Amino acid sequence: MKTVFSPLHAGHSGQVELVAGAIVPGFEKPSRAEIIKARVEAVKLGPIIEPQSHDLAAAKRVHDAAYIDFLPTVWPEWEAAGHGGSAMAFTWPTRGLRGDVEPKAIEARIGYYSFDAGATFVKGTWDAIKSSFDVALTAARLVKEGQNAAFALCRPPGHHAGAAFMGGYCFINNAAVAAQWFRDQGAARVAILDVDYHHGNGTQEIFYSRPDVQVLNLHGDPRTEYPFFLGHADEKGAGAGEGFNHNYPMPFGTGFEAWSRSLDDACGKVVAYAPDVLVVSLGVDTFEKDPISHFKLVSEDYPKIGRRIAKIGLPTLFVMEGGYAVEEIGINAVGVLTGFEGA
Ligand code: SP5
Ligand code: ZN
Repeated sequence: MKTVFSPLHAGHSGQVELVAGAIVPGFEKPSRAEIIKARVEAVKLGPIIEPQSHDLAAAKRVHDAAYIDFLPTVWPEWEAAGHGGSAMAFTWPTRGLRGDVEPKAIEARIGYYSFDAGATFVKGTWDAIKSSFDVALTAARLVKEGQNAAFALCRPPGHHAGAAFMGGYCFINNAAVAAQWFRDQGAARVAILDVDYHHGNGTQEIFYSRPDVQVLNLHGDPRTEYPFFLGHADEKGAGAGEGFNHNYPMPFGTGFEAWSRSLDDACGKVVAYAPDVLVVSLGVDTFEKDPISHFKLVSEDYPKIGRRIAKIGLPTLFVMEGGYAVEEIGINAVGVLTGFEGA
């Protein structure tokens, strides 16, 4: 299968995040994408191509236009306010505050458009976000034009980003944008299967009231794991979307046996839904050595995931999400893809 990759991801580098009361270097770093790309080359998965530029109108199909317009302004406004380091929020419009009046101060606007302090900006961040969006749509087009599968090597990731907020290292929800693009290109139904360790709260929020995009999430139980405030099993969708959202929260320590039972169930629901295309939010932070996660998958499990997904039998777009055990990230992420191809 073809891989789409942009070198512009590397401009999103040196940004910090807030962990346990300390400002630390971001776990979501450029070497992640570089090591995955090197593994794609090493196993000869297929050609690696650069993305074509796409109009941001495709992002505004799932995100609020004001939010997308805000993103490129963050770093210039942060600098103009005399700040350096990483642009990040410190106040958020939670319950009891006004969430309907967009403030003017850049520090406040960042809080207005985020749910945590995990999506921080440096100078090259916007160009990286835009390139990640372009990567997703370029890879989606390959699938639309008849490829059985394609790999969008997106960085930064996307699944925590909602219609009008960033967070969790995510800015534009690449998988959601691609799913909507498939709909706009004529697909009647699209399924998004999210196997990242963390619940894809943004993807769930975007499609929660819609029957035309089925969303399935396998993840750490939000009672104990980030993003904490969404991802419970009783979230089934709302209104016309009721019955089209499926969550599989699992406890700390979950290994492949239990995890793959959830995957099996989710794959069965995809088959029953009979979509025209499948988008996989591919995170490999389920790995036993992941520094911020608590599942116990081993490298040999990832090709099995790919084989199981291939059994569904749909044209499939893989969109890179999380995974922070950098040394093994290439083996694990590309393991899913080689498993899919070998099935
Ligand atoms: C795309 C994606 O995988 N985003 C994940 C965002 C996770 N943010 C919360 C990180 C919490 C880290 N807790 C760390 C314990 C370190 N020993
Ligand atoms: Zn994750």
